[in-house]
Amino acid sequence: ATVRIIGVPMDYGANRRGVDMGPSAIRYGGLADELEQAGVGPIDAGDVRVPRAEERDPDADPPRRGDAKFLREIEDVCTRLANRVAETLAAGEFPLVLGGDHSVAIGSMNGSSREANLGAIWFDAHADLNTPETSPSGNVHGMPLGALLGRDVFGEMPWAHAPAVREDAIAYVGLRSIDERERELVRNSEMTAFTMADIDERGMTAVVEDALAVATDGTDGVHVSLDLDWLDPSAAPGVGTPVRGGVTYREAHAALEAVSRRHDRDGVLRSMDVVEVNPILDERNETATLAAELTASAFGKRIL
Ligand code: DIR
Ligand code: MN
Ligand code: MN
Ligand code: MN
Repeated sequence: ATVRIIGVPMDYGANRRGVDMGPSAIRYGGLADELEQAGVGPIDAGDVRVPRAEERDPDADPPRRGDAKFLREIEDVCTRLANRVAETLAAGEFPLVLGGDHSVAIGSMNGSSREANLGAIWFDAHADLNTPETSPSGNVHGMPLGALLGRDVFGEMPWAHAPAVREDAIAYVGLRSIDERERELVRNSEMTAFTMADIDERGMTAVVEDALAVATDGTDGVHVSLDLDWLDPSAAPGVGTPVRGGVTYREAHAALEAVSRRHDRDGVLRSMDVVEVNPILDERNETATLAAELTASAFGKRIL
């Protein structure tokens, strides 16, 4: 299918400014060329409009610690993104969403799950399962899975759920930074969690094949959510919340190549987002360039 690139220049969910420039940086990092080398014809649909934080009424809904910051703005953007993703799928195209901070995944997965039972693979250092009640930071980029699963107060926010995503069809790959209260949430969930230790022991390819088995079991398609802080900061310095001990450059390619091999066999990929690239923190756009390369690996770019 044709890949439709949808940029979402949003930083409302992040702890650092600048991640709103991620879509431009990934485009300048060669995304369209890389995808062409993978044999897909991409269409760039431009960006979803995101009002700038500076345009916002300072008296409205003041963000509080322990609350979800900028939730109203995120609702607005994610609602429009979800509609764009759903329309893209209805047109027979593949939605590739460029963040922006990870709160954009609320919109992508809400849209992608409207007409299909959706599984997901979450490539991230973090579990992103907080809610406004449990979050130590109030940053919504630490909450997208809590939102999509309708946990706590998100249960009253239809725009945030993805009713056709089952917890037991979600697999984490590469976890290594989980908040104290979040640890219990992950343990008590039905999600499958592969940590960095699992990758150390079993190797990336075996872990991703298992994650794919989880995300395809009883579903109609798989959403891949790629947070660049999944990688080690030595390979991906341009992220707001770097955590050492991450995935190497080569392991990351191996992971997305495993996704693409499975997709070649049974067309499992349905939607994808690539998030948390922050050009202000990056070194010569290397994290954005890596994001473009890894996306091409997911779509079948090979050495030979
Ligand atoms: C942390 C950081 N768990 C939080 N989360 C991040 O603020 O909830 N997710 N950085 O990608
Ligand atoms: Mn994340
Ligand atoms: Mn992360
Ligand atoms: Mn179940």
